[in-house]
Amino acid sequence: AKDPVRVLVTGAAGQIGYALVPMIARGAMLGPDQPIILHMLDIEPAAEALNGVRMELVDAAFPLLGDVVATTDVTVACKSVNVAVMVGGFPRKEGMERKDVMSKNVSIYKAQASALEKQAAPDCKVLVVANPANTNALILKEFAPSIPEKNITCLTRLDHNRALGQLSERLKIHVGEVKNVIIWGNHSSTQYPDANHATVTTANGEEKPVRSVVADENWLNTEFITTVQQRGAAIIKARKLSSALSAASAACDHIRDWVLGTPKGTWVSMGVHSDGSYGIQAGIIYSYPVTCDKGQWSIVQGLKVDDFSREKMDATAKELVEEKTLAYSCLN
Ligand code: NAX
Repeated sequence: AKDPVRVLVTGAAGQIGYALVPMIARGAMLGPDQPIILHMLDIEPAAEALNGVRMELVDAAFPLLGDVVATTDVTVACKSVNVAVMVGGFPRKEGMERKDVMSKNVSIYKAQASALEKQAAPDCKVLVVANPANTNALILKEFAPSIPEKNITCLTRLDHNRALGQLSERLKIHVGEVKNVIIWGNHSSTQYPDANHATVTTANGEEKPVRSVVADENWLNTEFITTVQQRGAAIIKARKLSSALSAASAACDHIRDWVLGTPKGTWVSMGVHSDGSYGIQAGIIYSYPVTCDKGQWSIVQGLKVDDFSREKMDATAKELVEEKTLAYSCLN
């Protein structure tokens, strides 16, 4: 049998945590033959609820689940972890200034970066889910300099999957027949969902550009974009709670594709350290189309960018640069 992989979930007593830990324990993240040891971290006020989740994991009798560590001690939580999914954070509450929320999350991510740097396995892969996801990942990277920057990413796969879902509904085809949408930039309402390179697979196995099969091409430049950008708000309106099962599922997709590889001819969106590709400022965490092989992601190069896309890719980069400045101002 394979050696178990230690997976950390922070904020594990929260909504996404509750949907995510059973998916991990069932093999949705690392495969159906990969034993897991789950590390769950939350804060003191949630300690009892966290223990309840631990009890349910025991009660579920998952064959792949070797052990569960449930703790409010960040040092214990990070010990020897191979994968870290950072879901815990400080949510924006009504009436709070952007700077106040940023400041809370900067201090959380600074502290957790140090714990990961000291405790995690050397090649630990990190996925930040908690908002502001890109900037929390940036802070984590800054304060965990010994973790390779390629190992620190943020979640935009939910937005990517939402874009696939919208195309599938519009074209009345199964979601598995659509691929290669792109989410550029920030996991916020300035993100740019781009279907210019997306394709559909027809019944005879042929691949056609989405642009050539949608009845109303203008929809791709208007409603498609705003629906994906505002989907999170639409879920809150309907559920009175923010997205949880779809976020958990996307987190599994993100790690699975990163570790096990993307299918041939398919790319996915991940928030990654920018190297300046596509004229985006280097050093920010920006969502790009990536392919993954042998546990490494690479940005898909050479895609044609028209003026419409250029403007939207730059606008979301500008927001990330502003967030970076705000985050740094919170450090002093
Ligand atoms: P919840 O409020 O239900 O859960 C958050 C949990 O984190 C709570 O149990 C809380 O006690 C814990 N927590 C707070 N500070 C912590 C710390 N310092 N260390 C460890 N745990 C801590 O929120 P939930 O709905 O689960 O969402 C979690 C985060 O995901 C939020 O920041 C949310 O904005 C973000 N999202 C990001 C998405 C993405 O695509 N990147 C989509 C879904 C989601 O909105």
